[in-house]
Amino acid sequence: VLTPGQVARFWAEGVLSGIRVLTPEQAARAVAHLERLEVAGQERLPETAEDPLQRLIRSLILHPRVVGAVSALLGGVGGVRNGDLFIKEPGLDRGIRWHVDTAKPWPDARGLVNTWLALTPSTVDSGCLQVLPGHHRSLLVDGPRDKDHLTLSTQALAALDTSKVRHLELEPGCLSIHHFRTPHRSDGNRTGTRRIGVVGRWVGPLVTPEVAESGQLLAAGGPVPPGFQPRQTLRAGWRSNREG
Ligand SMILES: O=C(O)CCC(=O)C(=O)O
Repeated sequence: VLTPGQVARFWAEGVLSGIRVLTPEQAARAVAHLERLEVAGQERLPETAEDPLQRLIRSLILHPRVVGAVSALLGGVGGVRNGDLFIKEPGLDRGIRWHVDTAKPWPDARGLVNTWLALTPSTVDSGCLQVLPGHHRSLLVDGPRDKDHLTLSTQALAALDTSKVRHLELEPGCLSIHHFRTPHRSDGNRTGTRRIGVVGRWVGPLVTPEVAESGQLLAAGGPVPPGFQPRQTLRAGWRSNREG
């Protein structure tokens, strides 16, 4: 799925974008399916293996091209720790502040990556993901203390050059991958349509439960690494910019 050049670029920058996973038509069908099943005020993905929404989101995160891309980066896959749906409703200004996805520093955190699959156009106007390339190995000044405090402080941000921000615009059906230690944020949605991103939080084959901060993984076709229990279902949050 990825060329050696793309793999090298990911490890240099902590981010890779524009990987085609679904055709635009398949992405549109996934949105229609999702919107038939979604309920108002949904906060989590249902966790019954056969639930149709669970099956839909699980199949998007475990799409063979997503698994192939993660495997190319990590030298195999351990599994998916959890997922998140990030839905930005039209015309809502609220964004997400600069943060990282783990307090574990490099190199312990090396095998932790996120896949971000766009189901609708993700653009500067709709609040696409923004990243600071090249910082996944950095020891952040005043960095996050633990998994419940991952937002970067003013001091941490002052030590980073946020003018180097990269906007990860994606067409429907395209994927970006960002390392857990790559600082990222996003703005509100100024367009008239929803911005929907499906995020998988992946663990590589050499990661321990202590570093993953979880003892369970959704398997991605192979065995989960030593110390983890395999799960049949995906745990995922349903995050909307309607709530805080
Ligand atoms: O989709 C977004 O706007 C934010 C995603 C994010 O923060 C994440 O994947 O950790």
